[in-house]
Amino acid sequence: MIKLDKNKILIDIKKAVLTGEDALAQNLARKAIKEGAEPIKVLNEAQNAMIEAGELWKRNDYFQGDVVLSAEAFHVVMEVVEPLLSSGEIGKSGKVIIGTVAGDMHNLGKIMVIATLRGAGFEVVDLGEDVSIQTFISKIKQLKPNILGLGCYMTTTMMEMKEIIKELQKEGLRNNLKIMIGGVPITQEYANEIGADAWGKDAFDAADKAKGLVGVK
Ligand code: B12
Repeated sequence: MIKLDKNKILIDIKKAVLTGEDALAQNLARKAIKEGAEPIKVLNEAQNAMIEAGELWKRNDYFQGDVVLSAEAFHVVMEVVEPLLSSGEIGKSGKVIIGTVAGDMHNLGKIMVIATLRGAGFEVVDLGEDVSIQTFISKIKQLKPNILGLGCYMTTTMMEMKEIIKELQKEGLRNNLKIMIGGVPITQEYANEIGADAWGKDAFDAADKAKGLVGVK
């Protein structure tokens, strides 16, 4: 009987994340943990919801607004479960450092990308917005990520990405690091031009490309 209730609450968590009901998703996650559900199971349901949101997006059944809501609900469930997970349970796909480049304060797209990356099993460290080249460099030295994600949302801040890659080369940090870029004005052509390893068209494409970069299926 108890097992059945736990299963129901997990199904409800998945549904709440998928439909973007963030307060409900977070309350259910708290309740599930309180009633003895394993944090990893709660995470798995939230991840399944993000995978399903991706399928709906690819079929044009979900629009950008729907995905933003799912990403926000995923984020608040993560707030509950992340501190309870053992280190082996997060980041099984690898570690990503992500940030919006200097001079740029946009972050909605980045929030969505973080949710899909976490949904795909990556540990993600968010450096925030308006991140200087020096901060990217020192965090890469300190945290040794597999992937650096750079977000840029204005044509006026695009050149920052090129400068970051140049600086990483100078510092000898480029060889062991994959670089993935995205944002409103970014294209595959620009990624090729500045020597990035991948461009993410949208949040789901970003998660697929990230898995490809580290060889995870
Ligand atoms: C919302 C918005 C704002 C909000 C930002 C809120 C926030 N918290 O982010 C506010 C109002 C604060 C804002 C401010 C400004 N904005 Co504005 N903003 C927008 C707007 C309307 C939508 C951007 C957005 O959030 N899109 C939704 C997200 C989900 O989509 P996305 O960003 O493309 O992200 C997707 C993909 O690109 C990809 N992706 C995103 N990030 C990453 C990262 C990686 C690593 C990867 C792989 C993939 C990836 O996945 C995402 C999800 O699918 C755009 C116009 C537009 N149509 O894009 C203008 C726009 C970006 N803004 C613009 C401007 C000019 C400004 C301001 C300078 C305005 C002003 N005069 O004050 C300021 C900038 C301040 C600063 N220094 O940054 C211009 C930029 C023009 C240019 N030069 O390129 C735009 C294009 C509007 C326009 N047509 O003029 N803005």
